[in-house]
Amino acid sequence: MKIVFCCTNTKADPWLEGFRQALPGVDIWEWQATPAGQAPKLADHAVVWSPPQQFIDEQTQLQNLFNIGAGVDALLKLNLPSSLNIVRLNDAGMSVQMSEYVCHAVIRYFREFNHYEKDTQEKRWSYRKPGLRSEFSVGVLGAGVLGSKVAQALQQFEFPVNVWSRSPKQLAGVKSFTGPDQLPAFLKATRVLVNLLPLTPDTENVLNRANLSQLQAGAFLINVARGKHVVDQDLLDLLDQGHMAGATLDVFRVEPLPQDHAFWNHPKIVITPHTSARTMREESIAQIAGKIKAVYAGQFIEGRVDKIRGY
Ligand code: NDP
Ligand code: OXD
Repeated sequence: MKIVFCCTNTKADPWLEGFRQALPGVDIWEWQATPAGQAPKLADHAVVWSPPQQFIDEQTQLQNLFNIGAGVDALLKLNLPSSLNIVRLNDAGMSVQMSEYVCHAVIRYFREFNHYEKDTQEKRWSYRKPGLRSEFSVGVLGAGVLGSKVAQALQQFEFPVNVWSRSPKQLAGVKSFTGPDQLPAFLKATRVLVNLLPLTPDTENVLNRANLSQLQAGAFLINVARGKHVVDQDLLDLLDQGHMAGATLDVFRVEPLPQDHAFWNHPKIVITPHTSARTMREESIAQIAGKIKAVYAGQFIEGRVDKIRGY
């Protein structure tokens, strides 16, 4: 079995070593562009994150691309042969991190730590009357592997929690909304909007003025999915006009976020550097190695991407 590793911004050696241990006898190497005139060494499967088109064009015998992340938007921008399967990570240690991040951000707003941080800087002892939890409903866009876990974690803190997805969900204590027809009712019921949608042609720019304006007054946005879900200027306008009270942003149209971007200095915005749920190497290797073994055993594997649907 031959596996090629091509992951931008990732040190290859510990991954290669991990796969050699998990799949004894495997021939695995890090991809380097083949010099003109030479024949590339061809693999059966690839482990990838944001590979260049040249990689796909050279690796003509691949059966599966195993993505070391949940989002496959970068892969679907490439020109891929129709026979090539894409397999995303299913959780692999990300849902607990995502739950921590989102619960922290929601609780920070609910308990008004954002104000106490400012009071601390200004040496002000200023008690704030607690708000009502029943009026602090959280809406999670996307109720897949990560969104459903995040919704359940929030529900443990007894916030009213709603989710929006394409198909209906049954999550204890969580109300499910589906499809474009139910989006307005979902937004109207939301004080804190959490975005965990995949980036697809249907979801790009979904966090625009028309949709964000339908949130409850004083709404907050927590975007942990992709920067291209947000129309940046619409968010800035709604924050400046006071309809929205704050945003916690982990992902951006351009990453790293350019130094001159207006988000950096905005008093109502908190920025983190695409870190809400990091890929965990050991969990990911174990999951991908397990899926490769299942492929050879002719078994079903979770996480096969529907290239038409885009996730
Ligand atoms: P899943 O594919 O498991 O879930 C996607 C969810 O979105 C599903 O519930 C799906 O509905 C819903 N959805 C998709 N398209 C639409 C649509 N047009 N209308 C309504 N609902 C829709 O993905 P994950 O939960 O694993 O990950 C979500 C995203 O989180 C990733 O794509 C990635 O972009 C981002 N991410 C960010 C990270 C970070 O560090 N910032 C880390 C990991 C992921 P249905 O269930 O009905 O199919
Ligand atoms: C992912 C990510 O999609 O880290 O997994 O953004």
